[in-house]
Formats: sequence, C-alpha cells, structure tokens
Amino acid sequence: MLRMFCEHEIRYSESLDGIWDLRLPDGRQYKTAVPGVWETIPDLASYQGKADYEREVVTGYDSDILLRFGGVSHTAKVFFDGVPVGSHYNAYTGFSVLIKGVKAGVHALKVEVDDSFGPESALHIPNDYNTYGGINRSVSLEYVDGAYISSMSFYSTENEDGTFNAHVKAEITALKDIEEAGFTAFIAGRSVSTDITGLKKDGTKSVSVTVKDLDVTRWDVLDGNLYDLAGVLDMDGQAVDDLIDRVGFRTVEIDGQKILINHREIKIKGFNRHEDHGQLGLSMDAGTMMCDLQLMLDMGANSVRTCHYPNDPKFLDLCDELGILVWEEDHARALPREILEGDVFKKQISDCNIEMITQHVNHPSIYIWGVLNECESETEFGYSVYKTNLGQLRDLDPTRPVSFASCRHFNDVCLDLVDVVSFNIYPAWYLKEPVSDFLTRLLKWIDEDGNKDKPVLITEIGAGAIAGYHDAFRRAKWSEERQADIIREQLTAVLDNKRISGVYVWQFADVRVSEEWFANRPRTMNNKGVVDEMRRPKLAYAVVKEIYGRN
Ligand code: ADA
Repeated sequence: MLRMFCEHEIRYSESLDGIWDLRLPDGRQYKTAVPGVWETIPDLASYQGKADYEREVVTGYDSDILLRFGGVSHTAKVFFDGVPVGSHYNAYTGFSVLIKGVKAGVHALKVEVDDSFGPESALHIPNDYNTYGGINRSVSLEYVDGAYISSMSFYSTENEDGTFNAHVKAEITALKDIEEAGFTAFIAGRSVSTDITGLKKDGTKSVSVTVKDLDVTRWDVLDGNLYDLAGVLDMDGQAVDDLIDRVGFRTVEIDGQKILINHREIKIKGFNRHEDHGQLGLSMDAGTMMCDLQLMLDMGANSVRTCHYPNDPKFLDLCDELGILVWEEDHARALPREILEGDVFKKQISDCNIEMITQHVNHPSIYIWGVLNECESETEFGYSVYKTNLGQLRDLDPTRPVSFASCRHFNDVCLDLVDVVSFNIYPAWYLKEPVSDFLTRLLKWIDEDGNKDKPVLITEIGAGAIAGYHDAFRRAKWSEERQADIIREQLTAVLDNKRISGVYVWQFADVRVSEEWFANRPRTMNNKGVVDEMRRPKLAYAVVKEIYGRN
C-alpha cells in the first residue's frame, strides 16, 4: 500500500507489491521484493547502474488503468506490454502512469531503473547519504473510467468561535468529454457538493468546496487527531470514483521570534532522519518506520526533519497519527554551483517541489517547508536560486512558513527570503569553539543582519561516534563517550537559549554514504547517529533523552 490507510472505496485498486524479477544488463537475474532496493541482495550490495524490474499484471476487465509508484530510485522508465508508457526522476516523490484501453488479460510490466550518477542527475549525486537502486516504495494498479480525481488538497481556517472551515480542492482528469458531473467532499460527518460542467477528453478541471463551521478536535503536538476526507466524483447520478485522505485541523503561525501551533509557542526538540536502515536501505516498511519514531518519542522528541528530501507518505502518515511535527524539505544537499546553474537542476528541483507539495500538502504534521540544504546562499547568484525555489513553495502552499538550512554562518545573504532562520552548526565537533560562544556570535550576527523579528532554529548540531568504540578517559573523538559529552554541551547551550525556537540533532541513525565520501567517513557511513544503522543506542541516546526530557 502507498499509504497507511485505504485511499479508495469506489475506485478499484490492487497492490503490485511483492516478488518481481530483477534482470541486470550483464544477464544476472534475481527474485527481489518490491518495495525494496537491490543492495539488499548480497551480490548487489555495491551495485550502481541499470536494472530491469519485471512482473506479470492480470487485468480482470477492459479499462483505462493507472499505475501509481510511490518512489523509484532514482530514474524510472515504465513499459507496459513492451510499450513505453511513462518515466520519472527522483527516488523521493511518487508518480502515476495512465494507460488507456487496456484489454482484460495478462500483461507484461517492466520498469527500467537507473541509479547511476551523471549529467542527467542533478539531485542524486555522490553525497553524504547513499543513493540506492530499486523500486523503493509501493506500487498500485487502479482502474479508472470516464474521469477520475487525480489529486485533492485540503487546508483549514479557524473561526472566532473555535470551529474550523475545511477548504477542499480537487483536480478532475477526464478520459472523455463529459457534459455534467458532480464532486462531493465528505468530512467530520458533513458534506458539500458542487456541479462540474464541460469536462473535455484528456483535459483536467479543478473544483473547490468549503465545509464550514466544523466543531472538530484539533490536531496537536503529540496528539494527532485525524479526520478522513473523502472526495467522490459522480456522473449521471452514480458515484464513479473517489479519493480518501486523512487531514487534521490545526493552526501554524509565526509570531515574531516564536513558532506557534494552535496559538501556543512550541520548542522544537527534533532529529534529522535519513530514509536509511542497515538492513533495508532506503526502503523501510511501516513497522520499521514506527520503531524509529518510538525511539525518537522515547528520547522526548516532538519533531523530525526529513533531511534532505521528501519522505515516504507512510512515514508522514505515522507522524500525522502520532502528532510529530515534520520539517519537510526538497531534495538537495550542498549542490555545487555547476549543478545549480544547469537546466537539468532547474527542471528536477522544480518537479520535486511541485510533487512534494502536491503529494504531501494534506499532512497536518508538516508545519514548515524547507529547500536546498546548505547550498550557495552567500552569493548574489545563490540568492536568485533561493528566491526562485522559496517563491515556488509559497505559491504552491501559502499556508505554511518556509525556510532553508544554511551553513553560511556570518555571510548568508538570503535570510530575508525566509520566515524562519535556520542554521546547521557543529561547534565542539568541526569547530573547536565552545558551543555557547559560537551561539552568542551567530545569534548576534543574525539579529544585526535584520532578522531579529524571526524565529531561529538550529537545524543540525551533533557529533560522530563509531558504535562500540569507547574511551574511558572520554578524550578520543569518534568514541561514544566523547560524542555523548559534545552533544550534552550542544543541546544544553541551544535549549537554554531563549532566542532559539528549537533544535534538530544531527542525526538520528548512522547512515550509508556514497563511496566517494569514504575518505572522511569511517565505514563509508555518516556516524553521527545517536543510534547506529541497526538502531542500537549509543551513549548519546541517554543524554538526548535526559536533556529533551527536562525541556
Ligand atoms: C551538513 C549536512 C548533513 C551532513 C552533516 C555532517 O550539515 O547538512 O547532510 O553532511 O553536515 O555530518 O557533516
């Protein structure tokens, strides 16, 4: 399943998850799981390149069909009965392929997957995280007939009496000319309908409805109250298609130096979390994701940052249910100027922004959107790039604040573009300077740079430790003891500082990195997790739990 709940009661949908055939260009063949990554096959633990995923698909009746992919890493070319029917770039956002006039019977589905680096890949590049290969998220087959709801977005507004209005916008895709149709939104025991006229074959039409004065229970931090939102499309008086999502009613505001959820100031106590696991790689099941969240909750966290790309909707569904705040960001980590200047980047990052927001806008847990982690925000050229991308996010979703995590301490020129000022800092690890001294300097610079009326988040701070390496004298870097002591100094200084609205520890778990990063990444891993890649706690785990617990 693509989500943690059933998205359709009317539209027929079946999962294509399971065992597929995997064929490599050199002739090697394997049986492999979808969703999954090929690195879990021992022969392919270090394989990077192309591979074909293949399986049979049986359709029970003549129909137009939708193939929906949660994520393919990192480039997919889809073939149905040998005919190219769609393609997509980026492992971290989903896509759909519409195939018309499919006859009942047995069909061949092939996905040519390619995770190689090169000029056609601007976002997946050698980096301090690993690009895996495979169909990393779920796949579903759906039957559509005449017209269908291709997307549905929701936001809420609060009335003075504490009730809420649900604003629903649906995009209808028509597969034939349709004179009259209707759309109804059902939520919290209420419904509102609207007529649709003039649907043209192969065209799309947006319709909007508002369900007013809903007396609902707010979604809140660590108290995730959710409501099913069902959109139903009818033609000739008969329901022909539907789309179900889960939403929450809450407010997010920036009030001077404060971040408010439901009008209350919040202090972010978070973790940076890559989608990576020592055994499963990029493709974690819901149970494994839940284990991660339970560990974060045990340490007293209330937020997670999806460094550095949009996350699996199932993970976001779990955050919605648990009331865990999410900073979600587009797919970029320290991209060099030669990439930022290229047309491939401009298309791929724009597509990522559109897909991230179109696909994730309904998650109440997402309280802020981020872009372009640690890119060139200290130059005039960089300013134009950040302005374009932050502007695109604001256009796509005017209801949430926007930011980016900067490492251009003392010379960033883009902070006027954001609602929240965010910095990644590593005093006591990369820098010898005591944490509180560095913080004092940085906050002074931020305020003197004209941002004293904005919240400040420390989006990364941490230190490394090789799991199991101990130093009784607590001196050696890479020992668990030294990591614990550095994180203690870091978190104490940050959370004691009233100017700072919160912090994200870098990072939750150790993660695999690209081979090209081996030189300063022991084990070809980023070892700054407070748990290792198999989620075994290091000494720092107890320190985070103690400090988050008292804030
Ligand atoms: C940067 C970057 C992270 C990671 C971190 C580190 O802040 O944003 O992805 O590379 O440094 O471990 O050094």
